[in-house]
Amino acid sequence: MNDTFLKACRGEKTDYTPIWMMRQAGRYLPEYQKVRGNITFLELCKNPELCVEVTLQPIDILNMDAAILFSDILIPMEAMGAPLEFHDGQGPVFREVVRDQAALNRLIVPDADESMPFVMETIRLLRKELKVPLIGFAGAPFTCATYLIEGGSSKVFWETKKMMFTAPELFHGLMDKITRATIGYLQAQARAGAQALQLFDSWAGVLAPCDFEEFALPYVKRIIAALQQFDIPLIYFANNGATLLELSVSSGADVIGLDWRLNIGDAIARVGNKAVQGNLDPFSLLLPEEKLRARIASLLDDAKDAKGHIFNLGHGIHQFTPPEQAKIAVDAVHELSRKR
Ligand code: 1CP
Repeated sequence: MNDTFLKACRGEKTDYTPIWMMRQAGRYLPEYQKVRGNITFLELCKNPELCVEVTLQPIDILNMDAAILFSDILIPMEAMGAPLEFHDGQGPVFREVVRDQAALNRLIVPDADESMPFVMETIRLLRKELKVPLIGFAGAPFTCATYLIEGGSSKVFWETKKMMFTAPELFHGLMDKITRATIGYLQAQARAGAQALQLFDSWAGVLAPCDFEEFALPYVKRIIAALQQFDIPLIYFANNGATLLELSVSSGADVIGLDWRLNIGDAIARVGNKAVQGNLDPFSLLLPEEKLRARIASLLDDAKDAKGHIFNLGHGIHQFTPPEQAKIAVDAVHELSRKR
């Protein structure tokens, strides 16, 4: 059993710096494309055997030090009663947007084991196969709320901010319901065998710090508090979160995810006595080998004072990244961090 990732999360000494990559199971891998070939994305998410297969791919092919459950942050939104569609090239679509009290009332707080048995079954199956730790995950409430309110992906988040500023009670009501659903969902993942849990706050960076503090952070804190009983590492990743870093630390998470816009050394000084995860620009995987290795060496060097460092990208791996380039990065992290 390779538990380097868990040790780094806990701030314990490791022989080398562990690495995994956000979105490591996905479209950049031809092996994933092959599995995905004949079925829809949602069919894949609901098929435990196939979820196990694609979760294992980046471990076997790229030698990652942690696995992340194959699923999507929007699966529990569907379990809450919001019909979810995925259209190729367009991303997720919720036709029934949540913009008023009646729509909010229609959402339920589901029993996670009953409504998403395929997720818990995937976790149980994975734990039998894996020789590296398994990370479970959910979207953070603000990020999930944007999809329900906008009806899909967004660039400006007009409807979300309109609700925050003109109907704050409705907004808080939605955040509260998503939070309760997320707590039940992550607790079920931990009971099924997830060994660490990550909250993805992909859109937190569109908020001013004062709004993040008022409208998003309290719900992240509630989730983290409700997971303490499991005694497994909790990772909070606020994408584009440079201005939110101290607030993110106050969430109570054990590990702080860093996007690539931050210098990791500066971030570590601000984070203090906690492990960090990150933060290579996903596009820098396109660099020629020697330059990529040099960049990784300097990132490892900048992170030398961290209480624990889990190497990762600063956001998800891009779908057109050549897998050979990702392998160069994994090998470089393993090799260069051992020498130190
Ligand atoms: O066509 C396909 O095969 C679907 C592509 C795909 C994949 C592989 C989507 C659609 N989701 C996923 C898997 C996924 N999503 C994982 C597990 C795989 C892994 O990490 O190895 C995880 C953790 C997610 C999380 C996720 N989904 C996030 C948070 C992380 C991030 O990248 O910021 C978000 C925002 C989503 C929503 C989502 N899912 C898929 C799309 C196209 C989108 C929209 C993204 C957007 O709005 O820009």
